[in-house]
Amino acid sequence: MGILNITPDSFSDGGDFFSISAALQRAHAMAGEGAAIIDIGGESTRPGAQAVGAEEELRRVIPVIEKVRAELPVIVSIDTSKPEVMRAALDAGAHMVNDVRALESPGALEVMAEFNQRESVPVCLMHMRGEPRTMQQNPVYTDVVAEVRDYLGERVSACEHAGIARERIILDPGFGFGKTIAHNLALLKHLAQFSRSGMPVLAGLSRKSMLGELLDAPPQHRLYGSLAAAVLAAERGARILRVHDVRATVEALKIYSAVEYAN
Ligand code: YH5
Repeated sequence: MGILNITPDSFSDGGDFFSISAALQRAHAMAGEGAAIIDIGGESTRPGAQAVGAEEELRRVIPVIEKVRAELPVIVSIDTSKPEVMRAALDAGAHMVNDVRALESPGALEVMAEFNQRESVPVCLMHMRGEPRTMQQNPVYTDVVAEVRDYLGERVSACEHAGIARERIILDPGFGFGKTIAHNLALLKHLAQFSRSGMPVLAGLSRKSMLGELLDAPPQHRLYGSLAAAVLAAERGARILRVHDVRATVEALKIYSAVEYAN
């Protein structure tokens, strides 16, 4: 899964606006490098990021979703927590939803339940402790693996209760979302516990600050660490890796799977 952030700071047109064609170019590049899924998001959920309104988010993502869907043979994922953005994105042709708030926003469960009838749209439920603006301020857990697992289990139950079949659900422990480096390492080490649920697991480790801390490196110098983390996650059963560096990750995974499936 290649990351496509549609925010003015990622695809500036030189001013305060973003350029749709620059975003599309990036999507074409990632597809060419072997991305099976492109995750399109119009709201930054990085630590400290400010929220944006639904109108602005729609203005950013809808034109890009339409074009990617028309031009590329990839699965289009909409990265949002807002029910109105989910619905508009799915109507515009998105194939799946990636929600860092695990459908906790009022109305989100209902929108995803609606898309049961029309077609079975997959949804990724991610764990987050707190809110992006403040989540890295001293997160505390007694047993991070058990607590994240229990939370996701509760969200799966809420989905099933709302009419969203378990077969549609992808689980994600949410690396870096309200977690210290020790929490992130424990979650990666024990990632197989999430795979054992039978639901596919998505892992987002690419360039994240846990790697930065271990390597003492800024985001642009975290590629080799990201590749190691991607292979470790795959080995523990992750089925989808959300990454910035598609070609490098695909190559690392080719080696991993050649060994995994060798006799
Ligand atoms: C995720 O894990 N992450 S946005 C800080 C960085 C680098 C990257 C430089 N959306 C996930 O990618 N959705 C994000 O420091 C996500 N799982 C799912 N499902 C954060 C991000 C990043 C943040």
